[in-house]
Amino acid sequence: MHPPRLPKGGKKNMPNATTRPKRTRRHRRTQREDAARNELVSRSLESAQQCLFSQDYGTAFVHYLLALNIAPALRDFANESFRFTLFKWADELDSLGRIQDLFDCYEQAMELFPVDEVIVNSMGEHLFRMGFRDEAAGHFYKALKLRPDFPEAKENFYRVANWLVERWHFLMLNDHGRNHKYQLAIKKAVEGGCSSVLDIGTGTGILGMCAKMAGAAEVYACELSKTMYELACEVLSANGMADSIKIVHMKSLDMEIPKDIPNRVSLVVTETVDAGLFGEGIIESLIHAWKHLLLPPPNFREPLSSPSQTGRVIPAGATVFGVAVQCHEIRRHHRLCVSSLGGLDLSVLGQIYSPVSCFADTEDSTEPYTTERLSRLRGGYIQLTQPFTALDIDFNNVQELEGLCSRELMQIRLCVTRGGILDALAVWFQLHLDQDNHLSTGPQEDTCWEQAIYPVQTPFNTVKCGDEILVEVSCKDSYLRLCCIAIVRDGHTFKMDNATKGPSKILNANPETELCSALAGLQTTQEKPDRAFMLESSEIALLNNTAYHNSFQKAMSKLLVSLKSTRRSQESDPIYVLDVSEGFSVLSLMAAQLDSDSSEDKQNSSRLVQAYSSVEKEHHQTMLRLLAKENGVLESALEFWLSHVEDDSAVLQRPSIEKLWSVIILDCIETCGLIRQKLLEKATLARCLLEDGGQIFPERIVIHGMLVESDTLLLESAVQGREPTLGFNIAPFINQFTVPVHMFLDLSTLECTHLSEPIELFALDLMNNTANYTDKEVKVQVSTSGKVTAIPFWYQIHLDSEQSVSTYSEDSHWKQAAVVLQQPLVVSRGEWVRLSIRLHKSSISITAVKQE
Ligand code: 44T
Repeated sequence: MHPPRLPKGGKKNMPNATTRPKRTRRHRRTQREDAARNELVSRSLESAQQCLFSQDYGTAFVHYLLALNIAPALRDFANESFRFTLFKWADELDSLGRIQDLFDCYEQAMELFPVDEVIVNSMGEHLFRMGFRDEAAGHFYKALKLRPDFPEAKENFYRVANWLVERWHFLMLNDHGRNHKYQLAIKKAVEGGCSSVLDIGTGTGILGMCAKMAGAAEVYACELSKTMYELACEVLSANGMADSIKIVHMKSLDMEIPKDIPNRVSLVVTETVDAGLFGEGIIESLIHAWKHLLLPPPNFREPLSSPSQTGRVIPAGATVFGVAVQCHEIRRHHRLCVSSLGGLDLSVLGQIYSPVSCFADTEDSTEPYTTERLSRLRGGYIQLTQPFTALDIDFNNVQELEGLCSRELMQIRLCVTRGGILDALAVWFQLHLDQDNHLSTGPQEDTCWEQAIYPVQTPFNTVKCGDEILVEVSCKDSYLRLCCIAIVRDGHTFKMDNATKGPSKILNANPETELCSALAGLQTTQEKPDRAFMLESSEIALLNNTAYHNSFQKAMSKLLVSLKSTRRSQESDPIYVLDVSEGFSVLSLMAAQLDSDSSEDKQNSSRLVQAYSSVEKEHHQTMLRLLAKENGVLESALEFWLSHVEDDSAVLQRPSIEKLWSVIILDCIETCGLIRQKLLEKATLARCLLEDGGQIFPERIVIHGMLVESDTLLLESAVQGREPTLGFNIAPFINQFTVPVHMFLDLSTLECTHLSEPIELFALDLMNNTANYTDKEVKVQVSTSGKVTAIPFWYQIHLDSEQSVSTYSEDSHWKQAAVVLQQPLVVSRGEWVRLSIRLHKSSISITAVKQE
């Protein structure tokens, strides 16, 4: 491709070239300067163009910068060539790892072209690739504001909007019960004398506005997220409170008196709590607030001080509850449930654990809990104990807050009321806003809240009715931690080994036998290898997806048989298999193993498969090597592709000069339920690198979907209804962050009514690009009358003409996604709906109209 040319005769377009200046001495000098300047500009532009042709993008970029800085009027006309140069140079800097230089170039470019949406969007893409997600999201948002119909920026923005404004903001603003209770509690406090208020973590500004409406004389607010801070500023202005509420963009812990607020306040309101209560740092924030920002609590030294001279907090406190549960869905994401997979023996790996661990002394990458809505877990859950109180905390007592983290660990004994597999402890809480108003995040409540899940990752975890579970409750590094440390049966205490602490003494096939023999003091079981590997929970679920791997095994062996039959001579090339899956994958190893299985003599040259895996992480490579060794795959039969490739971005290359791939495995669908970005580009490249008779796995994917009515999806995507929120105008501002596609859904438990049968929406042929289209219309008949609010979709992944797997199957490690319609469509049974489906790059958009 040639770089775009500058229009000819650029000099003619120089500024002021046609205006005639007065002939004064001063102007003569100016004229001379102008001429020199024009000369410099035109030379720079010419040099830039020459450099472009010789592909010296760095120098071209410098020439453009010089010319366009001197002659701003030329910016419009040189815009396209400048962009081209910038993007080429940035790619080069990127591959050289010169990241600072790359961002400096963009900075300079954006100074020259502050409203160029293409440059802003592209800067966002670089930021995103470097892992600066928030900053990237900010750039996509800005690009979209500059040009609302810019498809690239739209696709990028939709993928990252969640990082800018998390989806729970919509849920919380739609939760009238919660809003109302906070409003009542604040009103009561303000009317009771709290006249100065600080809203910590104001979000959209709602609690601060409640305080102002209730009559508070002074209201302050702080918010640490830049996007939320800017949003709150817009909301305050729209509600006429920009001058009466002072909002600062900072973490409350950094606030000082009198720099940020003039005096101590009498009320702090906050909802900086997550599903595990303390995860947003409320303990430190309140300790700091009591020390530096709040008036002293009542009864503090002066028992009769007036309410306006004392401080308090809403919420006043919280009670944390927990319950032990059996839950298959949690289990398959946090522990390996299979011992072999697609012909590979996995038991050699030792312990596999997820990063969600309750042990404080494990690596940094671990987090103490994950979150789930228990009521929406596929397959449900079983309570193995009665719910118990794990903690009671008074937010108005600074000594108690301080004591929490230094407090001795608390131990709780839970009585097992129903035998089963102890998969997790689930935790929720009641927030006591004041004496009369409480919010609960419990699994039985009609609430938008998720519960905190502490998976039990010890090797055995079977409990019997009458057993006791010993739970340790602690609060370290601002997280509440719950940990099952032992099981007591018949008076004997059996300690549960920390899975992440290395070797564990076990296992019998039957964990219960194990427990019994251990309890009887007969720890005679074999020692397992001293190994433990951490995998992401989605990777653990992938390894537990037997159906997927079995299909792969079948498709692959069929292909290997056919390829081998065409390679009769001993000298012929190996069968090159490349797996470019992102994250962990054992698929290439499966291919190598299939081959070694079928070769009678393993040392013999009858081994034909040369497998390459593109896994990058060291522990992933270690795991694959170990699996290879223990499964009888020759060391040389599996190699790591990225160590062969100079530039990471060029993963798809020939195996070597003159050679082509026989199999390329593409990982098409992300766990979140969306098509992987650049999938079609990768498939095109893969086809060019494939030998005759070679195969891309999968060969085709078919997108299926159906019409549903789901209020839940609406509540998660935008503030609903025309009514103002608690009387405030908030919805239009936060709804700018609405995205039409929802990810990470579990469609099987989504509260919704199916209004049609599932239908095929779209197909992507990875083996034959000419078969692909970007737009399609399908008609679907309504089977149940209702209001179509969304179209959930999932994929049938066709490995070959016989083998396929669905991303909506029971043991799928993928979640589903859904397009939420801009306007609900009221339909009656028997009617037809016409869906227009569009695939732009990798993102799907769908519109629905009734077929007349
Ligand atoms: N998640 C709820 C958390 N902040 C809710 O930047 C419930 C999650 C949830 N600002 C599903 C359902 C639900 N100083 O904007 C955020 C945050 C800010 C602070 C200043 C500080 N010390 C902090 C700490 C946090 O406060 C806002 C709210 S925090 C989280 C609230 C519907 N999944």
